[in-house]
Amino acid sequence: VKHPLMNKWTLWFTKPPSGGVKSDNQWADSLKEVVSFDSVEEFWGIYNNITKTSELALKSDYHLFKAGIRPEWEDPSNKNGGKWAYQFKDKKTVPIDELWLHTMLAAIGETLEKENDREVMGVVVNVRKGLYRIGLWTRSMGTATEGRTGKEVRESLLEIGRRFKEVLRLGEREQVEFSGHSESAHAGSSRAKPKFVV
Ligand code: M7G
Repeated sequence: VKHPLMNKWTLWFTKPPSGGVKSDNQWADSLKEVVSFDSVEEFWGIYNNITKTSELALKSDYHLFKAGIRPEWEDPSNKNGGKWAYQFKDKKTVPIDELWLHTMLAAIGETLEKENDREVMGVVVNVRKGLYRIGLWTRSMGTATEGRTGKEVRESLLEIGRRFKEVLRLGEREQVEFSGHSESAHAGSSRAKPKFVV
């Protein structure tokens, strides 16, 4: 028996560029579609057979996105969106494999947002020098869209941020930060000013 998920999901991997070769389009050349699934059993089959985040090389990413959405700012579903993100700066002590697993389970189990919000596009883990970053991408960035007021959209985003923070087991003193993709695309991901924090 297969237990169907509410949505179909696709796992993507960013493979760090190998030794010295620098292409003009590093980002696009590094991003690989891995596999799609729409049941709980398929998810575990895949999870049990891929490299753990803690064992990936620097500059690797996993991206888990709803099928049909590329994990890129340029995708039509992301171009007006943004992301919640948190950087774990103590790589030695953070249980990153567990946190990323819980993030994926919350995404595919649809517990990151209220039922009709349809904001969550996907989740990402980045392996970087001195840090792991887990992100959650949303369709909008806090302005009025598709018959929803700016205030309604912002409330949805803040609720998502609070749930995300719980999944990451962050305490009162830690903050997850939201920024729009258009700012990330211009400023470079690490320098974009957060729009909201929770
Ligand atoms: P990052 O991987 O989000 O963070 O972005 P990092 O700075 O911690 O490594 C690194 C770089 O990858 C960006 O400055 C872009 O050059 C490229 N990049 C990342 N994303 C998410 C995109 C994307 O969605 N589209 C394009 N074209 N480039 C991206």
